[in-house]
Order: sequence, then C-alpha cells, then structure tokens
Amino acid sequence: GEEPKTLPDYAAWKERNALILHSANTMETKRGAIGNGVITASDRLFVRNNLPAIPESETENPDAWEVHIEGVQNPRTLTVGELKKMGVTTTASVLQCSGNGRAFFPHGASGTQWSVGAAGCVMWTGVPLKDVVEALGGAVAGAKYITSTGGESLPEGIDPKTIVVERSVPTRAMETALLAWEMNDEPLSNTHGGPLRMVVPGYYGVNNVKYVKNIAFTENETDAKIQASGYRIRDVGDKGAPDQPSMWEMNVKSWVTAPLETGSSGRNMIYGVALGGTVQLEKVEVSVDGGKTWKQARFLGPDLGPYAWRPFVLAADLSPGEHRIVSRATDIEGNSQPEGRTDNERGYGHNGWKDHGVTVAIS
Ligand code: MSS
Repeated sequence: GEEPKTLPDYAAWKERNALILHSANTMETKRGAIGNGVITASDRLFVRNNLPAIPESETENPDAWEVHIEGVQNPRTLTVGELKKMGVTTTASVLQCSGNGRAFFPHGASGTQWSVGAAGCVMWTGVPLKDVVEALGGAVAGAKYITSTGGESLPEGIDPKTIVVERSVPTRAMETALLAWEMNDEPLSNTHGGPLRMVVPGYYGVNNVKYVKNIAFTENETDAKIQASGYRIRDVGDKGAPDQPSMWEMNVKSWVTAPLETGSSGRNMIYGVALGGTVQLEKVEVSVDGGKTWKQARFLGPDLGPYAWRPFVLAADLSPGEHRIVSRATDIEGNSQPEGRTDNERGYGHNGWKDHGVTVAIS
C-alpha cells in the first residue's frame, strides 16, 4: 500500500525524520540516522508490529501487568511489581527484524522492504528469566522450549493460532533471556512492548515478544502459525514448515552508515555498525573498492558485551570518482559474512556483504 506520511498515534513520540514509514505498523531507521553510538536512541529505533500495538489504556498501571508462568514446578501469575522484587539485570542487545535486508533479494520477497534499518542496539533492564524460574521451583522435566505469548487481544472469528504472536525458543536461551520493563533507562514504551517484554539477546526480533502475558516451558514448539510455518528459512517458492530452520540466533553482520551518496576527496571517516548475534565479534574489515582489497577497521566506543553491536570506523583516503564501500564482520568463532546472499522465500537473515554496501560519488 501507500506509505503513510505521519506517524501513527502509538508511535507519535518517534523522530519522524529519522524514519522510513513503510506502514502504520512498520518503520525503519534511515541508514543515515543510525549514527556512531553504541546505543540507538529510542525515538530512532525501528518498529515492527505483526498485530496492532495494545491500547495505551491497558498499560496505564504498568506494575499491575500480569504474566502467567507455566511448565514450572509451581506455576503462577506474577505482576510486573512482583517481578521487580525478584531480581534485576541490564543487558545491551541488538534488536533486529528477521527480514532486515529483505529489500536486497532480487526475487521480490514478500513483506516489508527493509534495507538496513530494521535494527538497533538498546539497553534492556528487567529480571533474568532464570531467576524467575528458580523462584518457581525450576522448569518441568523434559522442557525443551520457552514459549512466550504476546498480550494483544485477538479479533474474533479468526482461529487465534493463525494470528497470535507466540514464539518458542530453545531452553539454551534461558541463560541470557530477561523479562524487561525498561529500555534505554526509561519505562518500556507501549510501542516497544511495555509493560513487559521477553528479551532473548542475540535472537531475531520476532522472538522478543512484546506485552508478554504467558510464558510456558514446553516439550514442543508452539503450533501457532508464526512459529510452525512463519519465520522459517526455505527455498524460494516453498511453503513454510516446522522442519525448516527457525529464525532464532542472529548471524554475523555489518553495514556502512557513512559516508552515503557523496563525499569530497581526501581523508574520509568511514563508519558502520557490526553485530555478532550471540557470538562476540572479532573484527570488521572495510573495502573502498567493492571488495577487492580490505583494511581492518577500528571499533568505536565501549564494548557492551556479545549481544550489543559495535560501531566501527576506518580512515581512508578517497580519490575522486565512484567508490563501492563494503564491510565484512567476523566473530571470534571465525564466522564471517559471506559475499553473497542465501536466497530464501521470505527474504530472512541476509548478511551478505556485497548487497549491504554503498556507492559514494567522491568529488
Ligand atoms: N511481539 C508482539 N506481541 N507482537 C508483535 O507483533 N513483532 C515482533 C517482535 N515482537 C511482535 C512482537 C517482530 S517480527 C519484531 S521484528 C520485533 O517485535 C520488533 O520490535 P520493535 O520494538 O522494534 O517494534 Mo521481525 O523478526
């Protein structure tokens, strides 16, 4: 459809000029608005809602928001107020949509045509999930998945399984997952999932369930459509199915954020951001000749841990003419971004360095 011109009410506080408004439920940070900081300003962070955000009226008393926890020895309903007394931690992590980079797939993958800006790095504060589970006696034997359900009220007359935002992640995520009520040191906005959000550091956006109202430790993945057939990597033309890889841990990725389009000859600072998913980054290399020759960039700013992104910079002398500037990140396990992309039906998980580059005209 047509791109809206103004921000929808639930996101009216966002910085309009920093965003590309794809639709009322999808807005992307412009490449040039990502900046060189480790933390993405909240009002520039992308938004992606599969269902409309819950109304503000449901979040007026955030401490009263309830989450039910099951698949533990002592299942219970807890309020945010109670969770706040059970433990607290702060984790910096990249929030990135599974479809970030979709616009670069030549087959025209359906869905929002995200370029690079369906991603940001933010600070989450909340209780470690494992503290909550321990307080409730531990997960039941045989639990293999953590299944989180979003709190949107669903339209009547439609099978709820086909629209509910309910995601399962493997229990290995328990070590790092948290139930967050703050983002960037402010109460978590409704736009980004307040009063309470499941945060799974290093996992694709969809697993970070907003307005979480139910958490279950289960033997199987949920059969909700968004899990069973949605967010699955499959060949172009194939239908989604539970045996295909699910969008869980993010892959290693980077992209250049400046200069964009034009610049002047001589010394240029080339900036970008890089992330390792669940694995610490090792290095980022930059090429100003489309990948023929590479130089190692320098990380910029503090290292906020393996789930945060790292801004990088390389000083390069650019001659007049067109330059194709690309970046390539490598993690400490030796995984590097590939040159190309893995074509897949829905355009997920693109981390190929070639497509993510920029062409800059230097005069
Ligand atoms: N949650 C809920 N509840 N709902 C919805 O819709 N979405 C997803 C996540 N979570 C949802 C949820 C997605 S899909 C994403 S990306 C994310 O979220 C986003 O976030 P922000 O905050 O940014 O908006 Mo793709 O993979």
